Amino acid sequence: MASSHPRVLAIVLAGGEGKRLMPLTAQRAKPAVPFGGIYRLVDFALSNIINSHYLHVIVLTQYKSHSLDRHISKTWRMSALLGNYVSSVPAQQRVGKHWYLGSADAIHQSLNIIEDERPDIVVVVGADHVYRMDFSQMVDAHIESGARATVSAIRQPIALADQFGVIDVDPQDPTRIREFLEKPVNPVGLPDSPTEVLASMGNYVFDADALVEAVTKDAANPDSRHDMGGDIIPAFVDEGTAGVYDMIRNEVPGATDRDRYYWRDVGTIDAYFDANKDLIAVQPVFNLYNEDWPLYTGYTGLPPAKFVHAGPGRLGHAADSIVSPGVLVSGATVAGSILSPGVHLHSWATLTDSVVMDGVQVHRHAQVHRAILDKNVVVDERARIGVDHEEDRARGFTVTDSGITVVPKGSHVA
Ligand code: ADQ
Repeated sequence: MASSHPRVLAIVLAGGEGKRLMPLTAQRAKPAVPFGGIYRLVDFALSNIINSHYLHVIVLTQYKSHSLDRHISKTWRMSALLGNYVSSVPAQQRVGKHWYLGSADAIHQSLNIIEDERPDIVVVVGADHVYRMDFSQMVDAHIESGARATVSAIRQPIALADQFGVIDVDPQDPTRIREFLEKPVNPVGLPDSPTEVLASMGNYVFDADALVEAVTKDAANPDSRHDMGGDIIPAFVDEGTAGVYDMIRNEVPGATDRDRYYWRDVGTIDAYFDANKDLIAVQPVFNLYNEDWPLYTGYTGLPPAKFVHAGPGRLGHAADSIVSPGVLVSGATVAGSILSPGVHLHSWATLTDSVVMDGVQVHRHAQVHRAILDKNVVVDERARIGVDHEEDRARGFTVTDSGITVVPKGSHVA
């Protein structure tokens, strides 16, 4: 039973493969995908946890976890002397000779950590979303409601319901879940808004003993997929002990009217691209500059960005863009783009509406439009990307339905 100052352990589920983000996830786990110039996706969940003052955090990793583990140990390892830490725990095959079967199995295989920590409450969050949230307010609501498991929820368009757990709230008690359907195909809209559903954000608060009991029982069930959304939450709903926490109740310091309820599952290339673009507007849809709820990441020690070589026909200039340290815009023209650390753009090159990751080089007269260039891509003189989609496909690049071209890590584009 949780006390008024509960001991909280936070678990970040970071083992997801992110198939729909290919090729960005060809060589890295989805939570390690770079985002917004200097961040990786996992930084949003971890910043929210640290800003919520939860200082005991484990990150469960599995799929292609090397760059994720390195990022976590470089950026997030904190001081054991100060009594706080973030550690990443790879799948260890402790329980049997298999890797994590699903997110619930990842927790089941890590029960030794929960036993060592003896928390009252366990906060379990995904690592794939861009948002700000104060989990301590959700924990308070969980304790007050008497639920054993609480799911955070946000309204989403009904067309996206098959990507989410969809929550039906008990009309007699709006803090309780009456039904939970994981990724339903024909969901019913909300009574007051038929074009929307109440979606699970994939963040949960549990009484620690209830979580241990649930994942232990689930592990013994051969018919289970061992999935938090598909199996564990529905079991609490069946038991009548699942609560819901509407994101609308969450008050994050410094939030703007525009970004107070911003939450994006960047599960597809198009969603990833759009969420990057959300950072750029004058009044950004998601504001990175909120100093009251800082977003932390690893710092590179690179020098400041530099803009040089303006002259006839060349600008050395970037408008409506995010520009990271170590970027060199030398006589190139950039608009509506996100430039990650160490990107170099050369004279007469143009780069518009694009997301460019670390170390990319774009040479003279090259044109890049509506593209995502993964790390260390080299674009040769006069090469074109995103200008002719047939040409892009012929070179083996992914082009999405909405016309975003993705160039895989390290490619040389002639
Ligand atoms: P999905 O995102 O489809 O739906 P999943 O693929 O299990 O569910 O990913 C959830 C989180 O767990 C991600 O952060 C992922 O990286 C991680 N994860 C997945 N498998 C893992 C494993 N074996 N080991 C460790 N971590 C793992 C979930 C919920 C839905 C909810 C959406 C919100 O199931 O109910 O609506 O999140 O996006």
